This record gives sequence, C-alpha cells and structure tokens, in this order.
Amino acid sequence: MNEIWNPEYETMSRDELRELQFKRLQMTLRWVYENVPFHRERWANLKLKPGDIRSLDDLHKVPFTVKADFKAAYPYGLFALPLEKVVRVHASSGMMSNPTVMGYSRGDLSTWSELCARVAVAGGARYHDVAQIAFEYGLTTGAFGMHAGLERVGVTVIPASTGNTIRQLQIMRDFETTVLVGTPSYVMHLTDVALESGYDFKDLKLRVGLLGSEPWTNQLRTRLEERTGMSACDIYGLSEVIGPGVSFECWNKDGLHINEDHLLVEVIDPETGEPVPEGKEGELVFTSLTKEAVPVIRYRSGDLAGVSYRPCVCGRTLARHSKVYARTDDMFVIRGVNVYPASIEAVLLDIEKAEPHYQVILYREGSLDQIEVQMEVAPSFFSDAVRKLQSFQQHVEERLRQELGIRPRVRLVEPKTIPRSSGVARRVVDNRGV
Ligand code: DLL
Repeated sequence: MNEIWNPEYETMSRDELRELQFKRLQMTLRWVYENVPFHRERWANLKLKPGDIRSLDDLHKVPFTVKADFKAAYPYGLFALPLEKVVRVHASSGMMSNPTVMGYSRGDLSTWSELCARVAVAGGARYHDVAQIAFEYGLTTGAFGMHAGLERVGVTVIPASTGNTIRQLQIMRDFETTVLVGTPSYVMHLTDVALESGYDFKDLKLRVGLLGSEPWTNQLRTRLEERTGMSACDIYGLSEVIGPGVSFECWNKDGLHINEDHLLVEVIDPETGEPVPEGKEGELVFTSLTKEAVPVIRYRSGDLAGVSYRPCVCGRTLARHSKVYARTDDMFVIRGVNVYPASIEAVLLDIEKAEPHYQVILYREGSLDQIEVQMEVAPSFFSDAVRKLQSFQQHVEERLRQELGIRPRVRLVEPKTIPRSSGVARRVVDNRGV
C-alpha cells in the first residue's frame, strides 16, 4: 500500500522543509504586498513590511485573515492577479450571504492537482484504478480538485457527481469502480440503498475510499469499511486555502499529513490567538506558500485539531493534524455545557444496533434549552416490546450523559426518517431561535 507520489517533497528533512517554507513565505508576502491593497493597507497601519518577517517565527506579527474578510472583499477583492490571468473560479457552498470566491491561475491548478495526486496515492489509488467521484461538480471545490489529482496519477476518472443513488450503484458495478470519492455520510447512504436494491458490495470491486468535506469519526469509518470492504481514508481541505489537497491520511490512518511545502500551518488558541504547544488542540491557521491568484495569509480555518511533527511510519516527514471533529463555530452550549456533534456520533456508533444516521435537534422548553438526539434503529426494533425499546433508549441516554455531561432526550426513529444529503450531512438543527 505504501507508495508516495512525490517523495522529494513528502519525505524532505524538516530542516530543508523549513528553509523552503521560509523562501516561499517571503515570496508570497512580497507578492500580496505588491498586488493586494487589502493586505498592504493593513500592514501599513501596523508599520509592517514583508522584509520585517525575517524568519518563520516572525509570522505572528502579520494579522490573521478571516472568512469575513473574504465576504467583505466579494467577489474579487482579495485577488492578487487580474481576471485575465485567472483561469478558474470556485466559491464556497454558503450562498446565504456573500460566498467566498476563489480564483486559480494556471500555475495554481497545477499545484492543486499535484496536492490532490498526493492525497489519492496516500489513500491507496494507483494508475490502474477506476475512480468514481461522487462530489458535486459545481462551484464547490471537492469534485474538480480530486478529479484533477486522480487524473494526474493516471487513474480512470468517472465524474459521476452527486445524487441519483441507484445510478451511482449501477455505475459502480458496471464500470468496475475501485476508488470511491465523496462525503462519508453520502457513502453511508449509498450502502443503505445498495442493501435495499439488491446490490452486494462483495460483488463490487471497491477497494479505496477517499472521503471528506465533513467531520466523521473513526467509528463511522469502521462501519463504512465493514459494509463496503474498502479502506477509507480521510481527506481534508477548505476552499479558501485551495480545496481538497490541504491534508490527507496515509495507510497508517493516524492523523492527516499536511502538504507543508505549499502550506504553512499554525495552531492557535481560538480565544487568544496565541500558539498552542505541539499536539494540543487549537484552531488550524493556514498560509499559502505558492498560490498566485488568491494567496491566503494566516487564514483562520475555524477547524479544531492538534498538530504533531512526529515522523510517521509511512516515511512522510510532513506534519500531521488530528482528525477534524469540530469547528470553533459548531459547538453548541446547552445549559452551560459545551457539546460537539462529533462526540455524539462517537457514542452512538459505539452502540450496537444503532444505525449511523442521526440528527441533533436543539429546542427551547420555556426558558430552558433542550437537546434531542434522533437516531435510526433497524425496523425489527419496533416489533420489540415497548419495555425493551424504553430500556434501550435509556441506555443510550445514559451513555450520552456520561460522555457529554448532560442527559439529552433520545428518540428512536425508523430508518429513513432523517433526511439524507448527497453532500455534507446536516447533523444539528437548532430551533432555539424560532
Ligand atoms: O469541503 C473542501 C473539500 C472537498 C475537502 C472535498 C475534502 C474533500 P469547503 O466547502 O470550503 O471545502 O468546506 C471546508 O469543511 O473548514 C471543515 O470544517 C470541513 N471539512 C472539510 N474536510 C473535512 C474533513 C471543502 N475531512 C470545511 N473532516 C472545513 C472534517 C472537514 N471537516
């Protein structure tokens, strides 16, 4: 399984890597200073020039960039290149307010496919594979990024896009798909539909899953691998930084390797903005080192993870971050207790008989916040005696209470009660404001 797409960079010594990062950082800082008034003006207010950054450790002097900066600059305000040099535009999924708009030069597209090729190979894809991409081909980055990376490796790519689940299964069987690319929740849904419609994963040729774009636990991974027979790797990224290709798991599945020769990562305390020690969880902050059209400088991802520089058994020297289970903004507070949706998933999937479909509903009763966890259970469950159902429900409530520190109400629902999505699953519905 262990093959490395670009050993020269993926296994570079840490000293060489830091040297390369600093050289590229200097170029990037000069590039944005000269070409993006937003950065130049902010630095001018701080009396800061690119030359004042004399080492990687000086980077903290540069202000952070946040999503609101992209929204305020909508659509092209953070571009460092004129549109005539930009060959592709993508945008984030949130269309309620201004989406964040990304541009790619020809060089950026080449960098992006290189990074996604590393993702594909680390997860186990090879030139002789057939990859079905079940991310949406549209404004968002998932499909186009992984498409280019897989093609670069020489994999045969099927741009299946999202939706039409039966057709996805048919393609998977008839086109002999070996690599499946999509969100973990959608792949889980695919396995449900397969069961109902007479597709047996044992008859399919699937062997590798490259899954991401949403948080998912190791418990969900185990379920997916058992059901599909494939090895599922986590792939992480965000549009502002480049899209997929930011980081990826190798066969060892112990943290996601960050493409550090193109991206500088920092981990900060989200409250204070100060760096946290190695391994400790904080907010991931990224600076692009080679992007031309829209470089990002100290971009606060909102994603929480810890970073480790320990060498990995796969041979890569690239730092690894822990799986991203939560964002700074998806934590909810119920009666003073901080709750992350991923900790609920971890508990539910540890419980035998629980289906991996759940939704958390927050609501208000009088002036008190309440939390209800709806979880699907197999239909056979409902033929059991009421007493048995109740005792199972109480068992789940108790397990959740031990993990979360508050006791949610658990409601067992029949299969398919919880809405399915072909993209990112909606795990939390907050009705408290209405
Ligand atoms: O989701 C890019 C992507 C596409 C990554 C396909 C991987 C595969 P955005 O739509 O901008 O970009 O959403 C980025 O999604 O800040 C995380 O909160 C979340 N996210 C992405 N991948 C993971 C993952 C793409 N593997 C936001 N685990 C990020 C947990 C993830 N969260």
